[in-house]
Amino acid sequence: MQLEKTKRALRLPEGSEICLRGWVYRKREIGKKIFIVIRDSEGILQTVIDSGRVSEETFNEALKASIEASIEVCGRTAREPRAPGGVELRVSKVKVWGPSEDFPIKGGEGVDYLLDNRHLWIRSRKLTAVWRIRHTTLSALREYLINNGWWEVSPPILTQAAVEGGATLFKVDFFGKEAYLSQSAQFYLEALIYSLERVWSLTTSFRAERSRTRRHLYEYWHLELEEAWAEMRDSMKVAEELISYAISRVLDERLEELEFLKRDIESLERARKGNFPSITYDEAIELLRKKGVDIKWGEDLGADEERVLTTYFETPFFVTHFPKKIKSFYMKLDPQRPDVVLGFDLLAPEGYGEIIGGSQREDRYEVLLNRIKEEGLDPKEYKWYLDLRRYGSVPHSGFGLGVDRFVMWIAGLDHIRDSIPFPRFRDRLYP
Ligand code: NSS
Repeated sequence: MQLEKTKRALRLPEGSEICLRGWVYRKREIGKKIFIVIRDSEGILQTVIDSGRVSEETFNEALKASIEASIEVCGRTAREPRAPGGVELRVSKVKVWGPSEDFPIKGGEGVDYLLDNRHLWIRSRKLTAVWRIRHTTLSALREYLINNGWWEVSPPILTQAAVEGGATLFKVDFFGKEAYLSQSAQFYLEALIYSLERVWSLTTSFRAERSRTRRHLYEYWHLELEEAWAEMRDSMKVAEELISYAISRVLDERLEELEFLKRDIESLERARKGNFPSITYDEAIELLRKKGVDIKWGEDLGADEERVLTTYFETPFFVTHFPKKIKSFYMKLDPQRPDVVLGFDLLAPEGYGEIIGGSQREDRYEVLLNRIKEEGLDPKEYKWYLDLRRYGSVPHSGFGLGVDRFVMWIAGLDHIRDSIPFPRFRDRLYP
């Protein structure tokens, strides 16, 4: 008999003889019948073991199969309107591969209990749907870059200087010297554009965030791009294409999972089309004040302010030209207005907020050196980074996408922890 997956089995002609391997998702005993819903990586399928049609040995084996036991069943498919998907498997053979006594998750448990049991909870149908969406998102992001002439490179994680400020650095002891876990591969990517021009990397980035929010992890997946001969607007164009391409593939390939998660598909359909609007920081401040937010020019936009801004837009949108004092030293000052930088964020709608941060980079040696000093940083630590402005400097731009935040928005999750199998947040290193 053919070994099948649950989802394919639903589409086979009635009466097909197949075997299935999976886990016991639900189990009921009604009279002389046992109904076992089997779960595998594709979905679920109802099976029925009828004591009148199987040997006593087989029936007893089925009785032993408790919730989350791994089992193999063989039988014949039959139409059954009361079964999920309208098909059930009438079983002739059962084998329990791995018993499961008293599975610790029974339903209705709280967040902390489920986090303690994350290694088991990641099998849930909800999280399985997210992993499938995450897979397709990652695959689409990579595909876009490979098909559009971007070179993949491999930057280090152990580093010596901060990219995004000292406050969120994780310290590591590097043979008696202080080292840090990378916050961003940006500086290494900048160095690599002088050989490859358009580069990208997908790495973990680390942030010892002070604030505990729904959208911060200590360890997150960071997709970063850097392009030579590119101005801020060129980089924004790439961001728009990349995001809409990934959304488009998720809509084409993961509609079932999105529907299982009750995601509003219309919102993603709008994002698929691209054409993301763009406002300046100045305009953002005006829009915020119109909604009664008390914010002064020069203050940073936090999660709350971003949430209010998203009420003005139905697609992802850009905010550009931030005051220089709230952004990193490497961002190029606007030649027309040196109190603002050529930086941009991309915010996801529906309250989600920032998923991308990027900018045109300061490419003038003297200006960059002054910016480093102005920020109270040690130019010696940034010598190699400054060198890039001494030997063949070019206008260049890039950005970083928070993959977990992107998945969180696509899947419509209300907390970033469920976008990643083993989240590092709230001082948790377990499991
Ligand atoms: O700090 S960023 O805004 N920008 C950079 O790190 C640049 N050096 C990237 C670059 O230009 N190459 O972070 C980029 C994105 C940000 O928009 C978020 O989506 C995500 O990284 N991010 C995070 N995701 C999850 N958790 C945390 N703590 C986090 N911090 C940033």
